Amino acid sequence: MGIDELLEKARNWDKSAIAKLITMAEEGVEPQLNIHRRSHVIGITGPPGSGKSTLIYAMARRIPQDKRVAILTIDPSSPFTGGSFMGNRIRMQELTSRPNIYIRSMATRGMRGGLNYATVAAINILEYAGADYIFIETVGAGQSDTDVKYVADTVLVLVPPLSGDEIQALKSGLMEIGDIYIVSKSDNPASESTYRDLLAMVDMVREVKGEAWKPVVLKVSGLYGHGVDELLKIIDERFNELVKSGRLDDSLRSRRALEMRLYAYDMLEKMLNEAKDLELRVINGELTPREAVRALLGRGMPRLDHVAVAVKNIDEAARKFRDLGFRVSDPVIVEGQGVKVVMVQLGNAKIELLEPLSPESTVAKFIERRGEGIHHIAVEVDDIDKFISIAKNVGLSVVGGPSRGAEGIAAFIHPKDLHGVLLELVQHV
Ligand SMILES: Nc1nc2c(ncn2[C@@H]2O[C@H](COP(=O)(O)OP(=O)(O)OP(=O)(O)O)[C@@H](O)[C@H]2O)c(=O)[nH]1
Ligand SMILES: [Mg+2]
Repeated sequence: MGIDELLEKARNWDKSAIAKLITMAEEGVEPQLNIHRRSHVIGITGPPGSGKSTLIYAMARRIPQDKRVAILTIDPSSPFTGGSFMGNRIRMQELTSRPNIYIRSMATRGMRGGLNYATVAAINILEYAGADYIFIETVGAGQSDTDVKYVADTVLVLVPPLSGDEIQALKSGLMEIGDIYIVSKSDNPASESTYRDLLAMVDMVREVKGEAWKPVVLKVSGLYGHGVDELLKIIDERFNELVKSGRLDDSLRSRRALEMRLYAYDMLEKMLNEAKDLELRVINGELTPREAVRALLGRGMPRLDHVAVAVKNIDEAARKFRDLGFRVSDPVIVEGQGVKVVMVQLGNAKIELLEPLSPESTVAKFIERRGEGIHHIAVEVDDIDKFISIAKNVGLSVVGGPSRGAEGIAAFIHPKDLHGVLLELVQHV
């Protein structure tokens, strides 16, 4: 089935098409989606075991069945994935059998341990598919909490019944990201004092924040259903307010920016894993760690582009390199420089063979003076203007450029200033 067909089916809330698209996103395929905001993206965070899954289940069950509901769980060990907790598992099966509810667990991946770019892609796909609600259950610790606020329109922070001291310890991080604070397991008698403590803390935060939406504190029991209807009402009010104030696109913007970052982290990790040779050079002290990173990213350090060799007979020279097993290009005439050129390909650089077209060309004069041999060395730089200005500052003469050629922008540093080496600077464009 083609991707267009899958997208069309997903639009009709075909759960298996949605699942396939998300799997493709996890495998790196990027669906081109035109997203118009319509889903209320709700992040649910809170300490491990605070009742996140149970509460999401309770909400999803109460949402009218003509609404499309998606649940993404970030922790692969979550009960939603069929893991530890039997009660949740049975309830999950009841949920997945409902046509309006789609559940998917997404792995945290990589060194960062937060959301993954595929999770953001999944949110895009679900919104495209017309989800009314997208619930995202985070791990409740570390990076995924901070990430979730960039994709969610509304963040629910769950706090289980705790002692005053424990609440104080929660303060950092979690207390700044919530739009709705929930004392979970409200059937537990200890929830009353937790509620009062939380209310006092959120009141303090409210004054600092000064936003249109005032964070709400609620007592809810996901297991027994107390307060769930009220919570859903507040969630919908919040959404209506976001629509009314035109702020729904804010989180689409931050969602895009987060996806870019997450994809970059993923790529970077892959590049690092593949760069064992660079790592070895760092370990052996040949490169500093920072130099290695700049080299990995292709930045900062000039790279050898080519070594040019002046020859009298280019066909003969080309044949020798070919005989040695090198890949050799066909000869090209460059009138402007009065030379015939052949490129010998190396892994990440080239040897450039130059034969003068006439006795007047500079390469002919070079051979006359010094015989055949290395004519110049070319290095590729990121910013040729910067390089030229540095060269001039230290008193080196820059000749023949910067001028635009087939290879990019080039300039030369005169050999009289550089121990007999004609150094070409190239900036590829
Ligand atoms: N008494 C009581 N127990 C609850 C309530 N909600 C959840 N629990 C129990 O708390 C435990 C953890 O619930 P979960 O919903 O799995 O909590 P979670 O936050 O999703 O947990 P992790 O995903 O593992 O971090 C389970 O044993 C639930 O039955 C509640 O409202 N009251
Ligand atoms: Mg859970």
